[in-house]
Order: sequence, then C-alpha cells, then structure tokens
Amino acid sequence: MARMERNLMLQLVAMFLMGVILGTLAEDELFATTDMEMFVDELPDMPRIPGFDVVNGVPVSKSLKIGMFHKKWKFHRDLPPTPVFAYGTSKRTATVPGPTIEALHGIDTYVTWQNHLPSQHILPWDPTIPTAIPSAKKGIPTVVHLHGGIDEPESDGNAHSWFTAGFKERGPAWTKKRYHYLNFQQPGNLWYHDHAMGLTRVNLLAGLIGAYIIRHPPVEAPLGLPNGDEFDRALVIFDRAFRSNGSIYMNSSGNNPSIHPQWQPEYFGDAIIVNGKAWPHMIVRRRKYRFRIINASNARFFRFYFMNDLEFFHVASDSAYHEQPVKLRELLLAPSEIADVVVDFSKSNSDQAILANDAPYPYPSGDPVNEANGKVMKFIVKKHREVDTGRIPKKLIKYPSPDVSGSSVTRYIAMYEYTSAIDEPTHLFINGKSYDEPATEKPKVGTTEVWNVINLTEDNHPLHIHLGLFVVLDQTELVNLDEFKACMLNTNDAIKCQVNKYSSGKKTKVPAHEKGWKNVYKMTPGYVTKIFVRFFYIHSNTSYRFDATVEPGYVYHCHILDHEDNVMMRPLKFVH
Ligand SMILES: *[C@@H]1O[C@H](CO)[C@@H](O)[C@H](O)[C@H]1NC(C)=O
Ligand SMILES: *[C@@H]1O[C@H](CO)[C@@H](O)[C@H](O)[C@H]1NC(C)=O
Ligand SMILES: *[C@@H]1O[C@H](CO)[C@@H](O)[C@H](O)[C@H]1NC(C)=O
Ligand SMILES: *[C@@H]1O[C@H](CO)[C@@H](O)[C@H](O)[C@H]1NC(C)=O
Ligand SMILES: CC(=O)N[C@H]1CO[C@H](CO)[C@@H](O)[C@@H]1O
Ligand SMILES: [Cu+2]
Repeated sequence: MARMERNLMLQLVAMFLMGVILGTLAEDELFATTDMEMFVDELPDMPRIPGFDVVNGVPVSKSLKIGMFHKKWKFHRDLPPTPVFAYGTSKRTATVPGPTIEALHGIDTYVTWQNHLPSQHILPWDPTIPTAIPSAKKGIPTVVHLHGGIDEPESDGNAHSWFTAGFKERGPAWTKKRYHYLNFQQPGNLWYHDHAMGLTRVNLLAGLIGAYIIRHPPVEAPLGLPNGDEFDRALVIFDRAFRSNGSIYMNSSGNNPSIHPQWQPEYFGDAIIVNGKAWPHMIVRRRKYRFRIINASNARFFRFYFMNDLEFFHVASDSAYHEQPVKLRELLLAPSEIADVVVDFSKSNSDQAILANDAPYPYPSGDPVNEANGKVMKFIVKKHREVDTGRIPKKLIKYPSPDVSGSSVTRYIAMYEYTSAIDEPTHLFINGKSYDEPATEKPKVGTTEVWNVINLTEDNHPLHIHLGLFVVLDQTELVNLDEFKACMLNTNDAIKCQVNKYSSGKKTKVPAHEKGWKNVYKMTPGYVTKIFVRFFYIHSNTSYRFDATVEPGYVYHCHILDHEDNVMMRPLKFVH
C-alpha cells in the first residue's frame, strides 16, 4: 500500500514536472506567422509633432518633452497585445514607432527625452559585452541619437551618455537633459532611436524608434513633389518575432553561450512590421504618393519591389535629395538606410499592389525569403482617376560634388570579425580596436577626407558615420584575400599590408540612386569601399554652427545593431 502510494506520488510529481516543462515550452512557442492573416490592419500614420511653434505667422523654436513608456501595443489583429517600450508625449499616446517629429530648416527644436521605463528590461540582454549597467543594477539605460542630425556632441546621444528613469543614474559621458537640434542642414529624412552602450539592439527591438523630418519649404516647394499629410507619408519598417502570448521573441541563448550567454550576431524575425502593424494595408487614391521609407530592422536588409508593374522614383536617400530622380523596379535598403520615393498609383493596372521583399538574410548570402517575410504590405488602389497636383520633377537638388584633390587625410578603416573555437562569431571590431580604446580618427572640422573601408568579414556591414556626410567613390574587390587578411590580422596596418596591391580586383558600380550624399552605406564583404567624407554642411560652405570638438565627441559604427553593440563602433573626435 505504502509503495503504491509512493509510486502514485512519484507519478504525480512526474506529471506535475512534465506539465511545468510543457507549459514553459508552450509559452516559449512562437506565434506562427501563418496565424496572422496578411493585410488586415490598416497602415497607421504615427502622431505628428511639429518641432516649431508659430507666433504671428512666423515659425519660432520649440521645446518638446518626449517620454519612453512601458505599455502594450497591438501589432496585429490576431496577436495578443505586446509589451513594448514606446516614445510619446504621454503613456496613453505613446506609439511604436514613436511620433514623427516635423522640424523646419533653421528653426531650433529642443527635446528633453525622459525615461519612464521600469527597473527590468522586457528583453534578454548580455552583460558580457561592453554594456551600460547602472551601479544600482536597476533601471534601463537609454540615450537618444538623432540619426542624420548635424548637431553638437552633447546632443548626439553618445553611447556613454545614457540615463535611467528620472535621470537617477547617468553614464560617464552624460552632459545634459535637454537636447538641442539645430535643423540647420539640408532638408531630408532622419530618425531618432536609442543608442545606449551594449543595449541598442534590445532597446530598438523593444520599440524605441521614430521618424524625424526636416523640411525647407523655399527649397522644396518648387519641386512640386506630392505633399500634405495624406500624400507624404513616413513608413518605418522592421522585422520581429513574437511568442504565442504576444511578447517579442528574442533568442535568449547566445551562439557562443560559454563566452556570451545571450549575444547573437544578428536578429531576424519573420513578421514584417510597417508603422507598428504586421503586413498592413493602405487604401490609396489613383495618384502619386511620397513615401519616406526608413529601415529600422536590427539586421534585415530589404529589397523591395511591387508584385505588379509599379515602380519607385527614388528622390532622396538617407538625409539628402538626389540631383535627379532615379526610376527603379527594386530597391535595396540596408538597416537604417532611408529611401525617399514617389510611387504613382495611377499607373497601376489593378486594384491592388503588394509591396514585397526578396533580400536573403543575412544579406547577401543567407537564407532566401519565405512566404511571411517576403511580403511587406498591400496598397488597395481606388478605382477612379483624379487630378494629381504632385509631380516628379526632372531636377531635384544639386549639392557639391566630391573633390578628392581637396581632401586632407586618407584613412584605412578595417572591419574584423572574430570567431570562437566552434567557429561562431564572438565579437566584431573596427581597426582591431574595441570602443573604449582612445580615438584614432580625429578629423579637423571643416575639412574633407577619404576613407578606405576594408571588409575583412563575411557580412555586408552598413557603415554609419555621425555628423559627416559622404559620397561613395568606388568599391574594389580584394585579390588574394586570405594572404591580405592574414597580414591584417597580424599587423592591423593596411599600408604595411600593401592594400593598394591587393585592392586590384573587379570594381562594383555604385548604383545611380546611391551616388548622392549618404550617412550609411553597405560595405561589401571582401571589398575596399572608398568614400569621400565631408565634415561641414553640404547645403552651404559654412562650418558647423556649434563646436563639434567638445566632449563627448561622436562615433562611427556598423548599423547592424547586434554588431554595433559588440563592439563595431569607434569614437570620432574632432579637432580645430
Ligand atoms: C509571455 O511568455 C514569456 C515566456 O514564457 C514570459 O517571459 C512573459 O512574461 C509572458 N508575457 C506575457 C505578457 O504574458
Ligand atoms: C537560439 O540560439 C541558439 C544558439 O545559436 C540555437 O541553438 C537555438 O536553436 C536558437 N533557438 C531558436 C528557437 O531559434
Ligand atoms: C535594414 O537595416 C538593417 C540594419 O541596419 C539591415 O541589416 C537591413 O538590411 C536593412 N533592410 C533593408 C530593407 O534595407
Ligand atoms: C561652395 O564652394 C564651392 C567651391 O568653392 C562652390 O562651387 C559652391 O558653389 C559653393 N556652394 C555654396 C552653396 O555656396
Ligand atoms: C576581406 C573579406 O574577408 N571579405 C569578405 C567579405 O564578405 C564576403 C561575403 O560576402 C566574403 O566572401 C569575403 O571574404
Ligand atoms: Cu556589421
């Protein structure tokens, strides 16, 4: 009897444990993308916040307070609400992505970014990579970078300028609460996002991103592009994976768990989210629309195309207009790259136009897209034609051409990936150095430079330079790569390793729509990419209207966030 009871007990305990394990598994289960019907949610337009006031008909500067809030967000009709971190002027109005800030050229916008986040993160993070960790071990470090902004170092959102809720704890490079955006630069598309040391990938995954547009009506109105809230729309695109309970899924075991318990080299999700909805639809009129497409994925590249015959007229990339529009059937966008396009739905031969994606992931040699991540959103085109006042002008805006002979310094920037005994990436460095080693790139304000970016890894790394804008001059394949790589790993000195001898392979053409001034560019693996960087405005020949040489300086980095965090980022310090 006693034995039977014990057996029963053991059985019950075993069943209970099984239940716990199964329960955990069930909770950890992913929400199948096939259980989210495509194109059912309408594309949201994020709240628009003017970055200026108008007094007696004259625009004047404005101070904003924008908070970061922990709340739930509905990414799809069929998906339970998802805990997120969202930017907004209040918890109730906070959105993912955050509100679109609409600034005016030459009118200052001040923003006090306020952290209202809880003490624990909603996603797994990894303390073994260089990471902002508050001494109280409580609170979530955040700091906001305006990507594409030409602003003072104190307002650039340095990775070490982080702060926790209520500014209770502040990182070693923290300087002030109220950020100053001058908006004294060429009109274009920017975006703001978190930039805290070692947490950028998880803070963005949690939702801390938003669009920021600088308009310059005297310069842009004559172009006649589609305008107004209805026809000029920002599309913030990223990929995510969800658990069955709606929460964001991020793999919590690293690919080298004994070295980095959580860090993985690249985050991918199968659900494609546009303005906070998975595979939304938008009802459009039979006319032209302007879309400012911001790729806010951690690591996914997109190659967009329309499944019918529609085309893109590419008018600007990153933060600057092209000299003339470029007509494209497909559009490749790296993380954090921005494509500003006009689409003319009057040319649609059907009532529906599906925007699709066929970029392998990781790009360019990874898996092909599947049924889920191969689709982005659907446009439902109204039947009747209408008078269209928007145009696609022949000429846009001409900025200065690169003048290599006038550049004062040539630099070699090498990208390295290091692997463990099991041949999995452990970390990535630029020039063989971690972020905390003293600055080696110290350009003079008001000058131009030539940078030769050498990709010694297997990935395509989108390089992003803060403050400066650049033009891609050419991309040349490296020959006898293994020999050159061995030398570089040994000496980390491109000149000693005779980079000019090895960069003698085939040249890749820079596509027409990527020839303008950029702040991010895809650095093709195995190639030397030569760029011309300008450390003063492109719309005027004046030097910066602020002191770019003060602390904490700037950075340049890979914009695959998982790389940036570990630690494909270097300081960029300016001198007079
Ligand atoms: C969803 O499931 C995960 C994994 O089990 C758990 O950590 C999380 O707290 C759950 N979230 C919600 C909102 O229930
Ligand atoms: C999480 O990552 C680990 C290490 O790369 C991998 O073995 C595992 O399959 C991943 N889990 C899921 C659900 O993808
Ligand atoms: C979006 O940006 C990520 C990270 O910078 C990049 O890996 C990805 O390729 C980009 N996707 C598109 C479509 O540009
Ligand atoms: C800036 O200087 C260059 C070279 O001197 C000149 O060609 C260009 O027109 C100037 N641009 C502006 C906006 O003044
Ligand atoms: C120099 C170098 O190692 N380049 C690599 C860049 O990435 C490609 C993959 O796309 C590799 O094949 C190259 O070896
Ligand atoms: Cu990278």
